[in-house]
Amino acid sequence: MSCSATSTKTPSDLHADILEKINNHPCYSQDAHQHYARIHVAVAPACNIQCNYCNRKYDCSNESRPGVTSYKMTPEEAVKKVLHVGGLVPQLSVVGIAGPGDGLANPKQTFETFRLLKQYAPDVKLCLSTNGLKISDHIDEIAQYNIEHVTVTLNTVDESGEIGAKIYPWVFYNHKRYRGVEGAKLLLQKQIEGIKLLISRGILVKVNAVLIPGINDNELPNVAKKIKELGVFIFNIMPIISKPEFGTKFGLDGVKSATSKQVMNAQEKCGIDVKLMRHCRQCRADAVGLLGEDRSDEFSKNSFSEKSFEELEEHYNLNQRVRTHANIETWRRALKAANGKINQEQATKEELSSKGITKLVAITTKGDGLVNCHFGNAKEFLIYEAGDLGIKFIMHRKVEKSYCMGPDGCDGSYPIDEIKEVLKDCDLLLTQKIGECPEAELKSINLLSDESFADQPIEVSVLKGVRKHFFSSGLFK
Ligand code: CLF
Ligand code: SF4
Repeated sequence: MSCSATSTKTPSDLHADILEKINNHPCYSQDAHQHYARIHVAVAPACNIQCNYCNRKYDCSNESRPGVTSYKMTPEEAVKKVLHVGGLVPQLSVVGIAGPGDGLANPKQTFETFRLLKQYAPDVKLCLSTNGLKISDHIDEIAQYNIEHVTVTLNTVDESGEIGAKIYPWVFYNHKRYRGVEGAKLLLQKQIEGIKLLISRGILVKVNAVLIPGINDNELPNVAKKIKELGVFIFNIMPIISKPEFGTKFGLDGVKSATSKQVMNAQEKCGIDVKLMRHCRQCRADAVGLLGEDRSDEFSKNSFSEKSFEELEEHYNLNQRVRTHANIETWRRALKAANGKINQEQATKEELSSKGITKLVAITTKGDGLVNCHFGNAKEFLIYEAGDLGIKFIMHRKVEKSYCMGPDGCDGSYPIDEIKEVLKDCDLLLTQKIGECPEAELKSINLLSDESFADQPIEVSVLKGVRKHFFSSGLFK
């Protein structure tokens, strides 16, 4: 592949081999994430560095939100789980190793899992997430198992090691512990060396950075510039999620979670240089399903561990999966035709709006690219910036509780307050259905609700909705 496939290119500029690699990867392609699912297998418990936003009791916070734990598995159990889930969730297209520690700090388990996957589930893409310290030691195995996607967490490129020392108290390499600036410099050197090696082998690299306001917020544009230079495919800015009860150094020191506004500011500063991933869900090390859903609870160890590989291979049903993926592609082509080319990833305000003024639109969806989720059931909202000329996907925002938790989940709390806080800067909500009470609540924060686009394709609905409410007869007439 050509590794000049950097970030600022539009999909039509990308080489066919890269398009093939990202087409059904829900993280590397924003378009794919409404249609294809991933599974993480938690085979890697140990880690070789310490991040101040991480508590080892929980999952690796470089790809997961803190505060959730996963059950650990052997490589055999992990592959059995993939076969079991792949038979029940035919949209499954990617298997990732993303913790609970670092994949490359547990090379035996990680590569044995990938070896078995190549044998039993040859149609899934393999994906690895790492802090980058040990890439160069394992580059041959990464290439050998055809791992096409590697995520490296790179929180700073400051060569003095000063910023890194605030994030990493120590780094363990070749039987020695390096502390402070010395450790941070070593980690950075190995990360850059590793990224270069991956790219030279034709592997698509995603860089994650944890946005830690006050520590590395001003540094992230430098990270963006550096990774553009290196040929990294996509950059994912993940807000730190920090609370004292997580027991992390930053949490105990009173470092707060990054806000949506801080993430949007960082994206604004970095998006000039590099293609951004804006749809990350900070999922857990045993996540299952579409990015927006968490089905990990449905698949306990008991549901697959006693079954034989032969039994599970039959259940996996490779031929049926191939047919399902072909149907998904047919649906995506129809959706693309319905939406047109209105979603412009790097458009400015002026390009989106004839008046130079844009609006924020929140969407509720269950997937498939449609406005197909009731407001009451939504636990996350897709956020678009839109004008009368075009739209741009900005981010998704989660809430702890949906408005309607159903009789079993109802604990007497009133989740609308959190939803209002999360959507306070939005102007329009497009949803499949909303009741009078929540509609009035949202109106009190100047957020209009509209259910007339129910079950319609999202992107074209966002454009039509904004034109209808703000440009044709309203504000900017
Ligand atoms: Fe998993 Fe990560 Fe692969 Fe995706 S997740 S290893 S690249 S398959 Fe995706 Fe989850 Fe964000 Fe990670 S949404 S946390 S970016
Ligand atoms: Fe925790 Fe991941 Fe950092 Fe290791 S690399 S300390 S598991 S966040």
